[in-house]
Amino acid sequence: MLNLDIARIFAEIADIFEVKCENPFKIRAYRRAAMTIESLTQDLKVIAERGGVKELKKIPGVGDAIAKKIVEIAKTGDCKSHIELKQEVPPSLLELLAIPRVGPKTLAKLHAELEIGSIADLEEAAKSHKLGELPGFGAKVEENILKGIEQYRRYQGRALLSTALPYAKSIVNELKKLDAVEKITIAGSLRRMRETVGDIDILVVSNSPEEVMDAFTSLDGVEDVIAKGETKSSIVIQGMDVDLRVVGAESFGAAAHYFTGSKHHNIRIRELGVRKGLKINEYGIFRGDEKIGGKNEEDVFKSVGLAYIPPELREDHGEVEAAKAGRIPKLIEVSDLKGDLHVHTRWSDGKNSIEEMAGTAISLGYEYIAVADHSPAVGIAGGMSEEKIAERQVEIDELNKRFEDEDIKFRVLSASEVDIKSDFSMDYTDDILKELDVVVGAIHSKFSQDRETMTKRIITAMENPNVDIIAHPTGRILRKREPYEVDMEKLMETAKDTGTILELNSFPNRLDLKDVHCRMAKDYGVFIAISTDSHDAMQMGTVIKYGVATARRGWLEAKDVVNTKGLDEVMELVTN
Ligand code: DGT
Ligand code: CA
Ligand code: CA
Repeated sequence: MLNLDIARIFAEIADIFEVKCENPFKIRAYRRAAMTIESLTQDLKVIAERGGVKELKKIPGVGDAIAKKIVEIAKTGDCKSHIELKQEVPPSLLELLAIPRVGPKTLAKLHAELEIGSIADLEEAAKSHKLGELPGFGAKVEENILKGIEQYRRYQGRALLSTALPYAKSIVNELKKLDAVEKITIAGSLRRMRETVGDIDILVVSNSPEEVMDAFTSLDGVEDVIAKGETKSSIVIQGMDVDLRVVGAESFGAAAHYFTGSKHHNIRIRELGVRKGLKINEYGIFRGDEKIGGKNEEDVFKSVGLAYIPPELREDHGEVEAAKAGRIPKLIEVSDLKGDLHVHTRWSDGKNSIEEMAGTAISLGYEYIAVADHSPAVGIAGGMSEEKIAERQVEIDELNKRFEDEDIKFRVLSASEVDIKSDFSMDYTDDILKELDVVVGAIHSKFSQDRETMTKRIITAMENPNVDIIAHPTGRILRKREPYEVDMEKLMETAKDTGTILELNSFPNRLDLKDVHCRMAKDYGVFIAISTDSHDAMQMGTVIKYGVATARRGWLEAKDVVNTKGLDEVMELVTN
């Protein structure tokens, strides 16, 4: 039983309550518990077994009722109330909640009036115009719901950060050209740099909202206009919803804070405000009827006695407490990095030569790259034979000599992304591994091995003194492949004991380790390598920002990341 499974049960309870129009406080409590548990780094099952309800209640958002359910779930795999609730509401009905623009209230109505119980029912009702005949619905709603269904099927509701960010930036750049736009910022989960986003949120300051909305709804590539108003409009671009809000200059900071979220972070800030006799909302900071701030985002934090909190931390994961204590970390930035410890070249499945990769790295201001071409087990990736490693070494030595002669402070490290095979062995002998500067261990096969076996597989690699880094430690591919099951605490403990570095793979569909696991590594005192896994030279500069964003969401500072260190220090770490 994983934390994620427990979180899913609570999220489902919240969904069912929503459809049943239960008390909103109850709904919120389960939702909050689900979110907290999802990003918890300790194993809930272990806590439940060791400390029971008493220990569980120490987790924020976990009260008595939820703690008891966790104990029950840990013991039996599910809880009675969840099982009973599920019998009341069919799963196909719950799935409807994932359709954009179908909320629980709409759903309850559709179910009561038209007996709609599945996506197929809904689609049929919209196509045959039964939906439009309902009071308060109409042709436009019908059309929007059909688009929502299509969108859900195509994108399952959320876009990758790397898909959304470029579109958001280009929308911002277009709107910036208008004289009517005084200020503009990205908000929402995109500003918090979450790995996926539900929609794009943009905030504008303007005295002529109409002009801004006209421009926004007629941007190139607009597939649909869902709503157009004075203060808020929504469009669809590339299947993604984009919300634009326009506010006055005096509210910009309060609105930026509110619409950046997260919702849970906002609720915490609002509560702190209430305790100080303040009302904080998207319009400003108020004492009674008097507005006392809201022009700048800093105002919001200052008003409740907090240091500024960077957007990436605003998840109610302890940032409020840290800001109160003046302990907000100085988060890592792209410019802190001095090298990339995992790139590929033409010696395996990369598109560029070592020299070309080195050239790009030098232009990024780096001091080193580790060319980590594959080992033979990854057949399709053109893994290197022992002879090929020797040939490659000649090329690396020549290149490094040239850098030295030309007084260029740069070095190519000879490395390999070596398969950790399903029988626990490495894909090269220790004699070969020893010759390499950097050994990056990675799993590319038999993802379905059970948790214990998978954990042992990685731990065995970590215990090999020649292995320096574990690449993409959980193996997930966002929206395609779930992470394999591993005992993360055990991995962290072993990484700490053996001095093994864990990779944060910057590829936007990997981001592995993910944010909460990066934070866990930091807490264990385990080094992270933010690597790009580039297969061509261009990727090195483009994907790194997603890795760094994830590291920031994991509270990492420059000192927690091994490739912020200069060449000499890194060499010492990986050769020992
Ligand atoms: P997403 O789009 O699902 O990836 O996540 P967000 O965080 O961008 O959420 P979204 O687009 O629904 O709303 C943008 C922000 O607006 C959200 O982060 C916080 C704020 N917000 C939305 N609804 C509420 C609410 O009911 N209460 C509070 N306090 N804030 C809200
Ligand atoms: Ca959003
Ligand atoms: Ca939104």
